[in-house]
Amino acid sequence: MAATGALFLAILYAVNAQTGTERPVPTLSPQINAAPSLTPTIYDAQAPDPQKCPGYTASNVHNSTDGFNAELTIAGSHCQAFGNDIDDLLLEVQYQTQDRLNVKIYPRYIGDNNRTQYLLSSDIVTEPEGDGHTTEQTSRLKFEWTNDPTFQFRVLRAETGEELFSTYGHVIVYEDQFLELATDMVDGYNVYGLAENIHDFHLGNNHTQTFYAVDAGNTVDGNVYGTFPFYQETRYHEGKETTSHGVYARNAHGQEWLLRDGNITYRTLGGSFDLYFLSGQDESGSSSALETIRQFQVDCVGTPAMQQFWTFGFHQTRWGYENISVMRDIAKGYKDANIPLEALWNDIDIYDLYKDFTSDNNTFPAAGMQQWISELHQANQYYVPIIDSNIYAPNLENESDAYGPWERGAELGIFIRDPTTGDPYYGNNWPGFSSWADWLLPESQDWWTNEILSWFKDVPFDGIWIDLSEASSFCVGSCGNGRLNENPVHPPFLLPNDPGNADFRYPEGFNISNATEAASASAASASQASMLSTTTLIPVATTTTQGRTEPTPGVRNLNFPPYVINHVQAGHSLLKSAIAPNATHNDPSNTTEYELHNVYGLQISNATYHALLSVFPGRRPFTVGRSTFAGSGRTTSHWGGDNTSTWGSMFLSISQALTFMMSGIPMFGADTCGFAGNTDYDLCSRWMELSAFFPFYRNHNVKATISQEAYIWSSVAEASRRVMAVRYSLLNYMYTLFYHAHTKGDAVMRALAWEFPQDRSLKGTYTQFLLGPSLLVTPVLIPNAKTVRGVFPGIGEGTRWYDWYTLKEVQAKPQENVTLEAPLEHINVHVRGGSILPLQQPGYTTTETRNGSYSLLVALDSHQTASGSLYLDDGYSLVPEQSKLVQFKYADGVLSTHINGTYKSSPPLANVTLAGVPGHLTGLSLTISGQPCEVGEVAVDPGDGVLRISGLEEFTPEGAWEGEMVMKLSFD
Ligand code: MIG
Repeated sequence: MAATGALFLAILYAVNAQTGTERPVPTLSPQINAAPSLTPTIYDAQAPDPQKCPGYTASNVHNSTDGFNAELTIAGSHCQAFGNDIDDLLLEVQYQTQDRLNVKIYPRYIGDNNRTQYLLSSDIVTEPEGDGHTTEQTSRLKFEWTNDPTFQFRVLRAETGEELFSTYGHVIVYEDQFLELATDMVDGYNVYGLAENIHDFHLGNNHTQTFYAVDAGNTVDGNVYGTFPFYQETRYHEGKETTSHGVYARNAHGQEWLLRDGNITYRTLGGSFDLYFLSGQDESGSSSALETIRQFQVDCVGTPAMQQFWTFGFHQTRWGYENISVMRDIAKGYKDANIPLEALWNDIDIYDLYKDFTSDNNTFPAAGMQQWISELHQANQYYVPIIDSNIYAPNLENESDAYGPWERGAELGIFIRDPTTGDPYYGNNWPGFSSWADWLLPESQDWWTNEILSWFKDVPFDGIWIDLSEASSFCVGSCGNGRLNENPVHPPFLLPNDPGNADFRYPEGFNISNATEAASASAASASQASMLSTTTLIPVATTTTQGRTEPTPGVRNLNFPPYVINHVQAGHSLLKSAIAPNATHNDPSNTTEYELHNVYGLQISNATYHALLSVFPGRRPFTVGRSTFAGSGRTTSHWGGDNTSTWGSMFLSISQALTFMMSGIPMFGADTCGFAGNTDYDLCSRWMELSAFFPFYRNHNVKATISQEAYIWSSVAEASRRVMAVRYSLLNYMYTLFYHAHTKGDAVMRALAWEFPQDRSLKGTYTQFLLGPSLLVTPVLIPNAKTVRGVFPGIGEGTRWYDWYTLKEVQAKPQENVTLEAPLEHINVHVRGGSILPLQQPGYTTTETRNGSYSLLVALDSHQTASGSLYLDDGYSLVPEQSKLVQFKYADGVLSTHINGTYKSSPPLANVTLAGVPGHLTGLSLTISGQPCEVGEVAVDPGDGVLRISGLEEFTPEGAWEGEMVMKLSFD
């Protein structure tokens, strides 16, 4: 092994000499990230069956006004399935609100000496509480239990008796490292959520959702970066209203949800059962998916942060922008092509050897950055850089390696510790051996705020992109122990474009549209593969196989828990590519990563949010994070992580987006045109079109693949110009949707099934989606297409749809898959009858757009009515001094506005367009603030159902929404 290693290094040093990269590639052997290979328990035929455990018996029931509690005592001898059984538990059942029931089960004795279970702190993740007045009698949910043969419970709707959850027939298992409960499910159940996953939107009944934050590209069906233990279930009933409810399990441990035919089993590696059952019922008593999602956000985890207006503009970034002059070229490339660009981002290229808060003086010197960013700002554009979660631990033997952020952190004692030495934990990441802040300590926040504040003086950013917050470490354990003198070490693998690591992948269909290039890429790829196999340039880390660990009385095995989750890392060990489970925090209980791993991303995003409040007092922080947890949406937004430049990846981004809407993080977007691999004009055009209807709209690309800025190909440029004109004209609609999300948990992007709950055929649909209630998006999701097929939900039951571009009404049959023209530069968007959309003349930036004149699009429903709303404020204040909510209504031929609030937006109202009018216009009158206006010849009425009224600017010189408007129309 040693000999091979030396040979291997020699080759790499030689390669390095040719390319002149800063450090030998790689200096660390891949062995540093090798861990034993384990068998995931779900695939381990020899694993014990926890359902053979004895279960518990309830006794000592104490009723209170809002529920009851009881003792649970183990009903037989220990089974030690995947941990040490806990004999004595407490059960607490609380009717928290009329629509939310909480069931907690946790150890009866939790003392300092026998603290085996970590109960998730409400300082980290909100713990929903009762409203103080709901009782069993006023609750819409009902809890039933039995001791026959052991403790089991179920949750029903009080009024109808519909059973929502039931452990009847299953035992409850409670061990120090393993908890299990199972619920029966209806046949062919429809369950959604359990984000983060890259999976069909309808989760199906043959899926295991593992949660353990992981730094791995978008693994289909595996664990991803985020953890949202919440699902929403929909049930269709013959001849009756569709029902919906939700279940949230507040627990942050590594866990698994086994979705199987007829039941779901929930397993977690520790902590407690803390279950919240959501009725999904609104005031009227009917339940729906949208109401369930509201209840999850408003009542359980908190509603999403309101975003600054500019963040809805288009963002461009990439890994591999080499210097400031490249950044200027990108901005110019967009400008010259007249494609709106709102913000430019930088990846880790800006830093000196990837160390947070440093400057690479050759490529991104601080003075140059200040100059360039101020140019951006002058053009009303913004700048967002990356910050990695790891903090480089300097080589203390080398004075020139001094690194303030780590030294100041070490001085304060704020790093997560290696339990074997008590020293900071030294993992590995891009800069070399590194440490990670322990967010349980209040000092960590101060330190982080100070580092960000002082860096801001050099780099006046407008928001922060947080990466690698799983938290990712490229080695097993505290691998830098005693080795800091080797720093800065290169990570144990090749970087993109290191010799032998060129990326020759292209999207599906590229071989048809670009046959010659595809052939040469495949030849180059084959020759690289054969070169690698002879030189062992990337040796595979060898791992030994390790059998299942047995529970040991009195001891928890943090690094190798007896239950092995189906972690996507090769070998499935929790030790791989993340801070190890036994890494220890500095709180009095010495909480470990075993317990907190899944909330690292939430904590660093929160800390960054608070730091940004110090940088920009009173301004809404803009931070985009990779690892998220239930509740993250209150402070952060999220990008979908490392996807690939493939059609499959683009398709699955819609499902990922919908689950993030459910999870309370509507500011979501995917790496448009694809991150890993090369894209092509076909995919990139379609993806620029699709992402324009996602709240967070950003093109991002890995280093060392072909460029993919929107101006590179003429077709992508044209597609982008067209779709951005649509998006920017709708910015107020998007912003208003965010206002409703922030204030009442309304979903921003919506599944067709949520808006049309009675149509069972839509239960799995995500090839199409809605933006808010009013816009239906039908993207092209396959290569080399000229048409696309889509349905028009609600048609046949009175819903009308209008083509966005022509305003012609769609003629289709119920559930008909209509073939629509979809030229490469065109995305199909349809407006739902009954909507009034406030539009603004799109400009090059959001600032310019905010100065453009307004128009109203009134799309009439089958009753000739429509409504809508517009929320306005300054676009950046956390607590705006002034705001305005305008309600639009059209009924009986009268379009009227109702205005609340004082915020003044000065552009006038220029146009009113109606779609679906019943005949020719015969009369038109307008009053503003009760004053009649001389409208004259303003209407164009070809009699095709579309009425265009323009030239109205002069009537609202002070601003479109300064006075209430009444427009009366009559038709023959
Ligand atoms: O280990 O900063 O998901 O967006 O370009 C890779 C480099 C680290 C992962 C992020 C990706 C980013 C990349 N990062």
